[in-house]
Amino acid sequence: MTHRTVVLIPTFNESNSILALIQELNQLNVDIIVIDDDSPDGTADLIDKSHFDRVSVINNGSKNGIGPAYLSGINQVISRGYEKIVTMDADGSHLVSDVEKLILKSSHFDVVMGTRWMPGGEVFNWSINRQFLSKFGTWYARKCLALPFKDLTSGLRIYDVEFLKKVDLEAIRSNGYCFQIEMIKALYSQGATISEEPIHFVERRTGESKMSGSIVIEAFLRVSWWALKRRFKPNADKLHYVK
Ligand SMILES: Nc1nc2c(ncn2[C@@H]2O[C@H](COP(=O)(O)OP(=O)(O)OP(=O)(O)O)[C@@H](O)[C@H]2O)c(=O)[nH]1
Ligand SMILES: [Mg+2]
Repeated sequence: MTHRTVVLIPTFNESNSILALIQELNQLNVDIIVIDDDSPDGTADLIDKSHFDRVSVINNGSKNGIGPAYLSGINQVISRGYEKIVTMDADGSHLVSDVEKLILKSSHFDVVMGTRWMPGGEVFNWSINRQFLSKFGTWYARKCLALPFKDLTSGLRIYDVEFLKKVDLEAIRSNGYCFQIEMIKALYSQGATISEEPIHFVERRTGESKMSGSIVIEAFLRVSWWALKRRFKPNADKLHYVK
């Protein structure tokens, strides 16, 4: 496994799950960067006090959603010589065994997406409502944006750093989970090779969900707006995200 992989984990109030996740990830040969939005439950302090070898915390200030959190992480690591960036949730929903599996695939692709909604993929303990929302969100974005993928909102992904350097990440403005859709929209428009691999998603057992109505509305409005723009300017994305 490559020495040049960094795992980015956004956190907001994940003190119940973050240390166990870090300990498990430490079995892999990866660096870990937690991007914390000044969690009131002291997530960042907890990590700092544990003095892990290859783990650091970025304090991203106030809670602005996963989009700005991930972008601040990506911007900080993009020039540090890493080959691959892994992104994943802190709440135990993404399994380290799946991270390992995706890393093995990642040398052949610019992006590897962890996908729940394909043969071999599974979700555990997720309410029917959340499953519906996730499937509907992907279906709507796939139709509106002509993105040929099965799970556009999954947060478990591996990005190739050299490819990310070719993309204008400043142009990515989504705050909530729409960020996951916009990343694929941006990278696909620039010709990224993208693979989907089945993953097992386990609903959080502890801590609080950050999912909210405003996150869903943001995604719906942005995707609908992008769909409208595509009708009039089919090549807009190519120009919008190019560096
Ligand atoms: N830094 C930062 N992290 C966030 C923010 N919102 C969510 N996260 C993190 O992003 C990851 C995914 O968020 P979750 O709340 O688990 O979202 P979800 O998986 O759709 O919701 P559940 O199924 O209820 O867990 C978790 O690690 C969160 O702590 C934020 O505003 N800032
Ligand atoms: Mg979660």
